[in-house]
Amino acid sequence: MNYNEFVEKQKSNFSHLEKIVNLLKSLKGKKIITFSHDDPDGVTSASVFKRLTDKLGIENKILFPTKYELSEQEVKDAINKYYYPSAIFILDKGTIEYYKNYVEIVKNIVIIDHHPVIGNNFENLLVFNPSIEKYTQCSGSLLLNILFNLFESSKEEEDFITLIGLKSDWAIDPLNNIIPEFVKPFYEYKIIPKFEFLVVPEENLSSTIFEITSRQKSNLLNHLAQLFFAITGGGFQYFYNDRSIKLKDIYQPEFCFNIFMNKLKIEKFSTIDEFINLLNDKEKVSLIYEYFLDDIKSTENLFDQNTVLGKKINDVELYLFFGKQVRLMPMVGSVKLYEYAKGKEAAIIMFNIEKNGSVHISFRGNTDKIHLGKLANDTAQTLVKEFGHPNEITGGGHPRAAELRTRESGVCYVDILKTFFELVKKI
Ligand SMILES: [Mn+2]
Repeated sequence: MNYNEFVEKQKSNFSHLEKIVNLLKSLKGKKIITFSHDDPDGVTSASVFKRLTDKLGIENKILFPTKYELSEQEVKDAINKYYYPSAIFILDKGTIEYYKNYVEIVKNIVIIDHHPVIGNNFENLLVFNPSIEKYTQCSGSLLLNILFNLFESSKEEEDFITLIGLKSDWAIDPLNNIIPEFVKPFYEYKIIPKFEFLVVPEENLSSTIFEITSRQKSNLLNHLAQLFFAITGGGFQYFYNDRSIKLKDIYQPEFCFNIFMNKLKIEKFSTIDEFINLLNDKEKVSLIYEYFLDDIKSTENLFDQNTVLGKKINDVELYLFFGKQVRLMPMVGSVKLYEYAKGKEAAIIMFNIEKNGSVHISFRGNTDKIHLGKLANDTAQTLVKEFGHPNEITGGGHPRAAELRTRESGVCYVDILKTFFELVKKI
């Protein structure tokens, strides 16, 4: 099935898709507001969407709030600040039941998203999410590319941006030949013919946050995705405003969006520096990227100094890392775990005290023997039972990757550690 056939087929697979197309057609000359995720996939999704709405003659104010879930207050604030829109689009920010309450503010609410849904009643919303039926590995950017192609065939620029969204959301791994079914038609018909040079493995390229199991080779796509991660702040708000006066006033997700809304000169390049040289504002971009690479190096050193093998549980080595205001902790931790485990089954639990004193714990493993998502969730639930703050203390994830955050709960470090280690004892 070629990509056009695949795109057409989505209309019958997802009944709301045609309604979204018709809504967009009816919005010519009108105004909308789009809320997109502030991570690389959200920025690439917004970029493809803005290119579409520009073609359709729709005024489209794009915002990148720092919190993943969109709150009612954020919707109201945006309307007060900009204008009353004819529709609101929510991209890559979850498919969450309470979003349906926002139809009382604006009648047309459209969700385009690929995350597992939260809740089951989405009445009055228009939803395009292939994970509604069963989990479908893809990215927001690909869904926007599909929508774009329902109007006209996407060009090199849109496809290039879509590809970066797929990679930076960890949805594809061409280096290890991992392309999920849902992504294959796009990858084979839109990427390989034009951009094969981005995905060929190269041994002389340095490794990025995207090579975990094999650090011997990389490709330009991984470097592009890492660059996007650095410029946007990765959805973790790793911002560089205070490092240089030149970066003082930028909001990185928006800065990244603006760069890639400009006409892109996508010619063949063989290093990431060559690519940066093709960009507008290349001085700021390379400054950010330098700081990012410095951060990676210093966080790698921190891991080597501050990681201990804490315990062996069911043949799984449990490593512990403790740090304070550590940048890029989950990404570097994933790479380091692989290095420390040396082929054995292992997990690493990373504790970080954030700027505001709250605690962030990242869990990464290379085995399903200890379900890290469950451990993170149990820890959060136990803390909530004892200290309250269910909206501030959250934890969960997959068997091999999970996060826990205590945010503004004020729960102290010792109580968090105690709760966590008591649960570990029970495994
Ligand atoms: Mn995403």
